[in-house]
Amino acid sequence: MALLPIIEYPNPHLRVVTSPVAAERVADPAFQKLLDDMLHTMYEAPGIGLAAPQVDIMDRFLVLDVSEERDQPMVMVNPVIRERSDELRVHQEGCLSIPGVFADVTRADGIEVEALDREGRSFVLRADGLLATCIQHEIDHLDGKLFIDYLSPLKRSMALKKLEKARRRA
Ligand code: GNR
Ligand code: NI
Repeated sequence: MALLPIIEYPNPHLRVVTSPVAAERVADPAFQKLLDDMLHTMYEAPGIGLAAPQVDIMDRFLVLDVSEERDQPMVMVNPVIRERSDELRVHQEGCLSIPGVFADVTRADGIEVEALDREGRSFVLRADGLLATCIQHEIDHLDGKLFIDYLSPLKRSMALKKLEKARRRA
C-alpha cells in the first residue's frame, strides 16, 4: 500500500468541483488500489476522513472511519446528501489540508446520504453525530469547499495565521 501526498491550503486544486466516477470504473483494480491507498493514507495521517481532492484526484469519492477502534473503513463514491435535519450540531473541525487549524463549525446533526460502495452498489445511509459531521466535511471537499469557508472573516484570518505559525514551526 502506498502513502499518498496530501495537498494543503491554499493549493487551488482544493477548490475544484470534482467529476462523478463512472460506475464501471469502481470495479477497476486501479481504482480499488486507490481506495486502499487512500484508507492507508487516512489511517497514517491520522484522520477520520479523506476526500479524493486532498490527494490531488479531482474525482467524486471519499473514504472515512469515525470508529474508536479504527476498524470500520467506509467508502463513498458519488455521494449525494438527500436529506438534512433541521437540528444542527456544532463540532470542532480540523482538516488534513489545513494542518494545525481547528474551529467550531455548525452543520446538520442528521443526514441521509446516497452513494456507491466499493463494489459499485448503491446504498443509503442515515447518519448523525460525528459521522454526519465528517460526511458533510468530506462532501464539501468534493465541491471545492473547506471548513474555514464557514468562519467569520475575523475567525478565518485568525485560523490562517495559526496555519502560518504551524508551518513556521514545521
Ligand atoms: O481528521 C479529520 N478530523 C475531523 C474532525 C472534525 C471534523 C472533520 C474532520 S475530517 C478530518 C480529516 C480531513 O481533513 N478530511 O477531509
Ligand atoms: Ni478535510
